[in-house]
Amino acid sequence: MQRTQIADVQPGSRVRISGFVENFRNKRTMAFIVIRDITGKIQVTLVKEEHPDLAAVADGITLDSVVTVEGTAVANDYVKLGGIEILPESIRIESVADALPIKPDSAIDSRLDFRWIDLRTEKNALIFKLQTEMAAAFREYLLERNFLEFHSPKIIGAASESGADVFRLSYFDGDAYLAQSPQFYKQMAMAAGFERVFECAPVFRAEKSYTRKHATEFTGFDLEFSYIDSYYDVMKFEEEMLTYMLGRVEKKFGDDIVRLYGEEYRVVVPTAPFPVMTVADIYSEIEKRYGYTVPDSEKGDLTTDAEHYTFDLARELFGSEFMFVIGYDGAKRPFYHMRDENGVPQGFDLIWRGTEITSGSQREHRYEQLCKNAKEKGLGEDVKFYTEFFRYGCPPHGGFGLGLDRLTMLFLGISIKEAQFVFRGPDRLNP
Ligand code: AMO
Repeated sequence: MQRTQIADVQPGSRVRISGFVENFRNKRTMAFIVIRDITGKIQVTLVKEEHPDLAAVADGITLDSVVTVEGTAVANDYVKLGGIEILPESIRIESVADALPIKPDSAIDSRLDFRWIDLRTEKNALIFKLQTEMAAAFREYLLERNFLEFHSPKIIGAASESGADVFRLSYFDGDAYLAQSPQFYKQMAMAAGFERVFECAPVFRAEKSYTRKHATEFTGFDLEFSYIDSYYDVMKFEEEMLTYMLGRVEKKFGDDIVRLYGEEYRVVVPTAPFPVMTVADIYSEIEKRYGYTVPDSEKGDLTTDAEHYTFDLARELFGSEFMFVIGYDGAKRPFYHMRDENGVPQGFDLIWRGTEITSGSQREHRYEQLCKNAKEKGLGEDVKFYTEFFRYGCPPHGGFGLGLDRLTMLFLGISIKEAQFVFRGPDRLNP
């Protein structure tokens, strides 16, 4: 008999189901086994007198063992779990589980040590159903708009974002780096005339940060497109894309998110355009409204606390969970961002629920100017291979990077340690 997934079991049919033992009550005359697979849970009700052979098998069951049961599904109003139960004809134990080393409420680091067990709950499985939906929505949205999906190298010869946070590795007789972003290659694709490209891929950052939002490896949704007039085109593209992506998540998992994570995390599908404010205006508003201030020397960029206040500000001023932030100090932004005549970077960050999820910009595609910007940041020879992309003709272009792990954590109000399938941080390389 073919296996049926639990959500597809219909009363009145003979079925074979397999899964983990979620709950097990072994009484004198009866045994109740609740079995869980990725689609749901179902009760198996064993009347021992009728099946002494199965009663003996049942005695060997422990919680989280994996079993296969064949039997008849019947409707029974007394069964709390969906009003349906399976009357077994056979029970096979596929794998006996030892006593579990963690519980759902164990400390996060213990749970991460046994991540595969931690992931068995419906609540945690939802994290990855949601990521699947976001990746599908991202990809479909871009494919419909004629983007090419490309795959850039992750072993590279020069640091792409900043020399400080790069992992160096030995590469035969020399050194190489792990890619901090596909930035250089997204732009190379523009110089190749591809016009529109995207990638969903790992990104590596040697940041020794112990926060809710930093990982040393994460998944980047990156895109780049040509023939833009300004970075406003890039922001417009992103707000429309995110509106579509959040709409998809809301439709498919909106109820599950509220049921498992709480009303606070109900998905609010945004409407474009998203609000836009300069860094300077944000500081002056949050000082006025919430009394938060930082020294002038820090006002070229948003501090983590200022990002959090930006959520309150976005809601109060615009009734939005999102805020585009522009007008950063050139010293705080990468050399590849185009600058206007006053030296202001033509780029933005996007803050959602008080945390940065994206950086983007129009890029400097003029060779001479790009070399000048690189030199100002002390990057000459290192990035020569990259500046060469702009010597032989390159369209004006821009793009952005969106962190999937950040998006996931903000959807559900969890930390990045939980939003990643397997977290990578300064102190964690296992499992
Ligand atoms: P940036 O460095 O801002 O920009 O990264 C883009 C997005 O990636 C996510 N992110 C992180 N997520 C988890 N852990 C980290 N340590 C981490 N660092 C960054 C964030 C962030 O907004 N090349 C540019 C993008 C571009 O301009 O196209 C870049 O990498 O969500």
